Amino acid sequence: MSRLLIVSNRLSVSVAKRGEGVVFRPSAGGLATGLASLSKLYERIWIGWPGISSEKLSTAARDQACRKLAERNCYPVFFSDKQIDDYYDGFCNKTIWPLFHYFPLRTMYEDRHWNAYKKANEAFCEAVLKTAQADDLIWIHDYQLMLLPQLILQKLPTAQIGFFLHIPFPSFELFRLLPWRNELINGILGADLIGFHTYDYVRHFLSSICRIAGIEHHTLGRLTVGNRLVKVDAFPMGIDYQKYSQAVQKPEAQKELSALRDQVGDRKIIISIDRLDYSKGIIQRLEAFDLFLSQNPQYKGKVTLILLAVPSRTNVEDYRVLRRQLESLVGRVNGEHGLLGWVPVWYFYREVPFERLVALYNLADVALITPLRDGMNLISKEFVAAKADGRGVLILSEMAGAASELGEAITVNAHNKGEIVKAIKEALQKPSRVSLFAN
Ligand code: ADQ
Repeated sequence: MSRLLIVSNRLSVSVAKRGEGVVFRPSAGGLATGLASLSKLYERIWIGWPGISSEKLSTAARDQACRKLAERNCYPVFFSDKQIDDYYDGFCNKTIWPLFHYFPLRTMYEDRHWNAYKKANEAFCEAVLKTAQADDLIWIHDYQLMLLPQLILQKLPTAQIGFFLHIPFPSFELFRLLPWRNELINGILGADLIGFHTYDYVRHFLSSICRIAGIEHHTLGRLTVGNRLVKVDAFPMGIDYQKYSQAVQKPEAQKELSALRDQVGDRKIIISIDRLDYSKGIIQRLEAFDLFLSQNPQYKGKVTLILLAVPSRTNVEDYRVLRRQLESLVGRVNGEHGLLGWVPVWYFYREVPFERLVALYNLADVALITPLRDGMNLISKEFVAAKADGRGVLILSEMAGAASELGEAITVNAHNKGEIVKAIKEALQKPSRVSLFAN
């Protein structure tokens, strides 16, 4: 069986400290979910950060973690607190993430963050060199590792390297703001196959290559880079459809669903589920729900918004501020519109187990998914797949990559509150047993 070496910032499992030892749990987020649905055609080896600083583990705990991870074909790259601060919380999440999601005013340009990013990519390269065998396919993931394809190519010129970006690739007008744009483009071009979720991102990338590196693509995203042929294309990421579509039949999910049904009675349910991230438009969405209740008081007592936010990047100040803003807004909306026996917004700040997630998807009449920008958005796909009875309406932001695939959803501009209000009303007025999509 061929080996597939997956290299991503996070391993598929995260390590946490318990007493003197360590425990493992699945990593949260879209990349982990997406890759979990990969076909089993390849033996998978995973290289990534295990989610804990090397300083938090004693030598014995670290050895134990490495041993147990190796049993799962996972090989960790450890970083100190300072490296995580500058590389992950710094360059990745204060520079690339905001810029690539069209938030230039949140973007920081710090040399020390960039230097840490380069060092971290070199550390990943060393780990790959230790693990890789001839004929391995090396598949590098996401914005944390954009220098890695070129680093590996220099050491292993015959390696077969793929690179996939899980977030949007922005228009050149945004990308050109980066002082390190040449190095990043050159880094990605070390791969033989470069993938994005949508054709728009492919277009933006090709335009940046042309303007920065002067390389024009031949037909169909084929480029000649030095003496190599590089292919760039769109590969929209999917989910494990069977896993979601069959999940609600399982007894644990049924139990969750009937407990939830008992609590909501005959109220209509709207769900909003995301990592807590400013790119997901959660504040704007809640403001739209607030406006909906003000303009449609007949729905008071009849509809509940279940707002589930999974903690994310809690070391970054912008994310802590967002949490405070969101919790204060939830309080205001509930205080202003709530009635005895009816709370308009049920807010949860936590990760939930798979069975509850599936029960929530099944319970909901409407999924309100309105990111300001999103590479793809797997939650919209999970909602569609998990609906055992084909009942429900998806309201989806046109700024999510998924909008170019889920054409039957009600699409909205996530900044246009009036349009979201209209979409909520339309979705709630649909007869309760219709096909999944709007039409
Ligand atoms: P994310 O930004 O993490 O992914 P998304 O694609 O929606 O966004 O995936 C989130 C995942 O986390 C889903 O699988 C969902 O089930 C899970 N999840 C969310 N809230 C949860 C909760 N409270 N409890 C448990 N699980 C929860 C990044 C990009 C996306 C891109 C993916 C994959 O930002 O645009 O779709 O990678 O490429």
